[in-house]
Amino acid sequence: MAEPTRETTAVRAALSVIADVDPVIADAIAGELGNQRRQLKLIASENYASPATLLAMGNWLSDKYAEGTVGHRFYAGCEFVDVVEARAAELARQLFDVPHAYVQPHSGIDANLVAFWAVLAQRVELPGLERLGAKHVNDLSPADWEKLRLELGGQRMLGMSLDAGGHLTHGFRPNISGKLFDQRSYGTDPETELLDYAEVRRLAVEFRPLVIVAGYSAYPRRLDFAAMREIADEVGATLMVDMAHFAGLVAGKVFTGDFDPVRHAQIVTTTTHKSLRGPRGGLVLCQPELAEFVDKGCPMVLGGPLPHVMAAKAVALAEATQPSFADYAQRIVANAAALAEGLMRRGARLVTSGTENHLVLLDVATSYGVTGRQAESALLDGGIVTNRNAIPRDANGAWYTSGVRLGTPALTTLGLGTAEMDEVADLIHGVLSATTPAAAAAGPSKAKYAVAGGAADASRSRAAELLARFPLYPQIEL
Ligand code: DSN
Repeated sequence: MAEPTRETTAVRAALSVIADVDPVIADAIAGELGNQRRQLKLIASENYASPATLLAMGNWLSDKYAEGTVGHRFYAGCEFVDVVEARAAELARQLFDVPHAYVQPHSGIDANLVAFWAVLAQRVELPGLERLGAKHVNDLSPADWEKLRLELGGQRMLGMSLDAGGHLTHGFRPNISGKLFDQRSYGTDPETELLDYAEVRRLAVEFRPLVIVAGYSAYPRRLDFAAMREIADEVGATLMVDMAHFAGLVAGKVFTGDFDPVRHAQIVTTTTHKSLRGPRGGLVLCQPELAEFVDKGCPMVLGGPLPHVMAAKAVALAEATQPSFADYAQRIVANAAALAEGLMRRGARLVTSGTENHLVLLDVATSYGVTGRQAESALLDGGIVTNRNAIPRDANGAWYTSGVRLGTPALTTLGLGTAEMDEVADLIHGVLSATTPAAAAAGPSKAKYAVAGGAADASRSRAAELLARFPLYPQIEL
């Protein structure tokens, strides 16, 4: 019998140690791997981190408090956390060719909050303190502090509308960013469904925001960051880009020139677990004038850093600096194009009629007469995991939606190529063509559905065949 691989030995040993304390958790960890091995993962914001990245998180670095930054901590004994954080930041600077990187954010929301507060500190708080002849907020009288506090809270932000594919953390009211900033949104052209830069400029000139946010979680096209920076400069705004979804495409040099956000924005945020294929977490990259403010992220808006996750970020960033990552990024985009082409050839309607990045937004209401919620559930029955997503001017609202968002980073990690993407398009089309809304008391349901003629079973077995050809973590056997 063949010797187990090092990864198999490590994971088996870890699960057995955990099971001695709580078998429910050990079983759930193993169960999650089983689930992920049974489903074709098309969630655009998910991926599969490498075993090295995953293993870097399971250790005693987690036990250390390290508020502050490298060499300036509020706790003693941070020698090795400093090594970890400095290494992760160095790799991030190198990968994205940026002067400064902050690797502590625990998530995308956190990274965005660090960025917003850095811009507010640089553009509002610091000039306010200078005006009042003070060095620190603690030196201000209660009356002066109240004035500065109101000024900090009275700033404006321009961001992409949610229904055009923007993100809740870009100034929308249910999120802290929307309570902090007076926000206005730019949308997409109703005909082409593409971003209209002239309209962004018109809004910016009229609204005069402090910050313009570019970036999306459901827009299937590239953004012209050079054009966005020109608009920001014209109105005196700071350009912030949230590249969480497409950071892997920036790292892999698919988005270059006008389309590389790091070349054009003063500050860029990202998560590390999407197309970048790292651990769950965030990064902030910025120009030198914002660095000192970004570095105050903890304890300004972040709890103590997660040293074990920073270690895993460093491992993933080291992987992303390898030439094979650029090849991976190219294949993500080629696969999304093949998936889009395969769906359109079968008669489906896609928002913007195509894709230029890692995602495809399928209009399931127009194409198949179902809601996003019904499509998402029917596809899961067919062994395909996706998420429902609003489309521009969505008649079904944000809960049921009219769209399903499909992304290729995860399946590309498994090694599927353009030929397999056409097969995936066939599976999706097969399931959704057989799906109809079920009847409810007040007309057709928006949630209940039926899949006719064994289409879901047929899809599930074809998905299983594909997954057997392109296994997840082949080096791990539980
Ligand atoms: N939840 C992420 C996504 O799925 O796009 C964004 O926050």
